[in-house]
Amino acid sequence: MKIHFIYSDVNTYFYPGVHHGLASISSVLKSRGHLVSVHHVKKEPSRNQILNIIQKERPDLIGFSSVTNQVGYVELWSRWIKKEFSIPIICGGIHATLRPEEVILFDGLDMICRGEGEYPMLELVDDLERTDIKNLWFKRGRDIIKNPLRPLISSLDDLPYPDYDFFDCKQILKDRGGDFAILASRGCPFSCSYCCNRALRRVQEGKGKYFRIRSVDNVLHEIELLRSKYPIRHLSFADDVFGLSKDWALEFCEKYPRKFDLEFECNARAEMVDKELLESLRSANCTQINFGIESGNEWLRKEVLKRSMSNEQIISAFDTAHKLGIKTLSYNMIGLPYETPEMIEETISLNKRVAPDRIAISFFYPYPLTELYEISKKEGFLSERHSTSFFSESVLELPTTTRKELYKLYTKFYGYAIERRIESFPPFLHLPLKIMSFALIRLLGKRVIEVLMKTYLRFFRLFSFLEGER
Ligand code: B12
Ligand code: SF4
Repeated sequence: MKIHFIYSDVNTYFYPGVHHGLASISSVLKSRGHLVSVHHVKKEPSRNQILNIIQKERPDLIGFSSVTNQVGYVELWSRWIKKEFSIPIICGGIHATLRPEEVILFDGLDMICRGEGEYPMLELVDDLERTDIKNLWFKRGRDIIKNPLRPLISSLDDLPYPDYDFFDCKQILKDRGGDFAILASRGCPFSCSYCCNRALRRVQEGKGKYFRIRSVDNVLHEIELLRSKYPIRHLSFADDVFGLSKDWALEFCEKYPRKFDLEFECNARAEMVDKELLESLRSANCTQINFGIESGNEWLRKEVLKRSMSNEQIISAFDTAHKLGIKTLSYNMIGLPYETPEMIEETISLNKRVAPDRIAISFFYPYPLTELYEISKKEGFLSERHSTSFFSESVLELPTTTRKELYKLYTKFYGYAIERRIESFPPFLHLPLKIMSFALIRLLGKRVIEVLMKTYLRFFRLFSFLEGER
């Protein structure tokens, strides 16, 4: 059977990358002899462009993946396709898992998948007439058949390696300066109030262990295979938290450098990294660690965001990493419920104190079924606005910070982020670039975000070139 996936990745303002979930499903389907292809849609397409894809591919089954920010495209494109072709269409992914009642009603869809899609898809393509497949909901006329969830895949080592070949990896590697992202695990046991992990864990409660990690040897073997296929110059672990199991991380750090001289980066929680772990990561060639600061105000971080680490722990993690020669990136959110302009200033100050090499700033986005979504709804903070990316704008109306103040502080914060980035360039460029960026920010104001977002790929390539990295 021929299955065609459509991956909507429009205006997300990320360096385009692979979709790990689709790559894993593809691999399972291919291992049983099915034909799988993908269309990675990065620019808003016209109706004809979408229809031409289907006309060209003529698949037996079409699959969409959904994140909340992109689900509008799934609704629109599946409707366009359904009007012209009588091909069954299924949608899976986070939004379909968390909001099944909404997604199943999209006109263009016949089915949705909740939770992990590898084995439900396999059962479906073996028999498209079946309606009793666990994890899948089927639309049959006015009726909706809601099948229960199956257990989570207990051993990720049992899955074949994700099939990244069905993405344009050459282009992706070029866009990302030779960086390739992989996953060693699924899930996260923490309960930060803005993140979907708690919601996903609750939906799948009683279905097995939510956090699962592949064996170190399994991960190393995958890296070996990937390197033999693609010109990878840098690895990123996209796992929510690398080193959730310290023993696993130490084993990885011991074995990885014996096989590879490839630099890598990963995400970690500031209160979980100690000197021993950081030293091991450094000696394994980890050159960057990404920590979530999110807010510089401890009350907001602990009580509202439900992140237990203190400012002191954050400072210590960044300082230790820097002392060991590991670069850092901080993740930050602004536009949070109950946040005041002074609290945003505290976030900027904490960033200035820890001086990350790179700074990511996003606007808080209320994702369905998260604790902070419920609070935002109850408090009347939700607006009618929608955004395709949490980098582009705030969809909240806050009594504590006006939109004008929010964007003014965002621009200030962004100015500092650019300054930090410039500091990694050769010294003779610092002053002219700083003057240029200052003038640009002054001139464009809030529009600087839009301009930078739209041209970020070109900037990224230029920045990587200037840094002499990757
Ligand atoms: C790695 C990652 C990324 C990577 C790779 C993206 C990707 N889509 O693979 C990058 C950095 C590019 C990224 C970007 C974004 N991300 Co992201 N990302 C993650 C992360 C950390 C892991 C995702 C993952 O690979 N999981 C493992 C795979 C195996 O699972 P999966 O993708 O969910 O797929 C399984 C099932 O969902 C299902 N499935 C998925 N699709 C389909 C399709 C069909 C047809 C079927 C049958 C089944 C199916 O089967 C898959 C295999 O079991 C999650 C956090 C998390 N815990 O999920 C956030 C997460 C998914 N991201 C999130 C967001 C918001 C984004 C962005 C919108 C950010 C932005 N710019 O605003 C973009 C959107 C990109 C896009 N177009 O999808 C949110 C989504 C929230 C929501 N409610 O939608 C999450 C949950 C983080 C959070 N805030 O809680 N992300
Ligand atoms: S630690 Fe990160 S991935 Fe885990 S729940 Fe918190 S925000 Fe989500």
